[in-house]
Amino acid sequence: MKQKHTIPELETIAVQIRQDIIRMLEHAGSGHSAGPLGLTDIFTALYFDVLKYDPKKPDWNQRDIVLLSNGHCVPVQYATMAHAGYFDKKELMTLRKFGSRLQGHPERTKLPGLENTSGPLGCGLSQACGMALAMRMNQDLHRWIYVVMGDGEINEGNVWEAAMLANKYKLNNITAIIDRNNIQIDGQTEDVMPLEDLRHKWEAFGWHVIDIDGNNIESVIDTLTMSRAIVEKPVMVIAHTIPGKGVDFMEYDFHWHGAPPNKKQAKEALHELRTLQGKIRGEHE
Ligand SMILES: Cc1ncc(C[n+]2csc(CCOP(=O)(O)OP(=O)(O)O)c2C)c(N)n1
Ligand SMILES: [Mg+2]
Repeated sequence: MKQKHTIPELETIAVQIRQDIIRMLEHAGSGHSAGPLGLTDIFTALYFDVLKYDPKKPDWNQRDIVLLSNGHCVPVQYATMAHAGYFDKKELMTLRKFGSRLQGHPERTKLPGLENTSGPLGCGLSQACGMALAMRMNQDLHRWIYVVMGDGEINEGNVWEAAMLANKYKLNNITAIIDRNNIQIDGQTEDVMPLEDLRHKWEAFGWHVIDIDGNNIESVIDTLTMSRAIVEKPVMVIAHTIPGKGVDFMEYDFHWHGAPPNKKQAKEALHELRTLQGKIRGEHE
């Protein structure tokens, strides 16, 4: 039985994961900062509360599944998995190195615990549909699939093919999460390719849609857990997040989509995150 954490404990884990993301990216000298930092609260909620898994038995046949469709955000998944006990935190510093298990985009066959390979955007929801159909055929009804997608990512047409298929087959063991951070590679989503009215688009495709603050761990846990009780439709969680969350000079700025911090910037970011960690501790002692 997994130990349940309090919200301040989870917030502390999230801020530690954010520090690891900064260290990894600075060490690698390349990679994506904004998305991973914005998604940290969602990954903390998933791996430290919502999901059923055993880090020592990554292929346990009763585990829940996490699919990262926006593969460029994988530093947050690596850092969270290391904190959850899948592998030693020291390995995080091998991000993007030749021969490393931690490639710049997730490679399922390299690292036990990864459930999909991604990088080319738009594939995760189709991967989720295939797995959901297989689970139904196998009468594997107590497992769940969480698939994380980017908002810019859903410009890809095949996302909407999968959306229709999930509706057709009423794939009610999928909870999809869109990282609604309003940025993509070269600008604001509403400038590059307007997505609104996002809620009504997904509703029109037959999904049950829930809007949440994706940087509020408690609301993420409640929503992702509760989504398992919605059986008549697949669930789409539109998670409103702040890109670059926790690092003041990165927040809301699309230029951090695909850039790592340099040494000086990493130092400044780590200082800010450590101060935040101290503040969380101070408030709850
Ligand atoms: C099929 C495909 N086209 C283009 C890219 C290049 N690309 C990588 S990330 C990205 C932007 C995605 O936006 P979003 O999902 O919102 O990510 P965020 O900037 O929020 O991290 C693009 C166009 C890609 N990886 N795959
Ligand atoms: Mg985005």
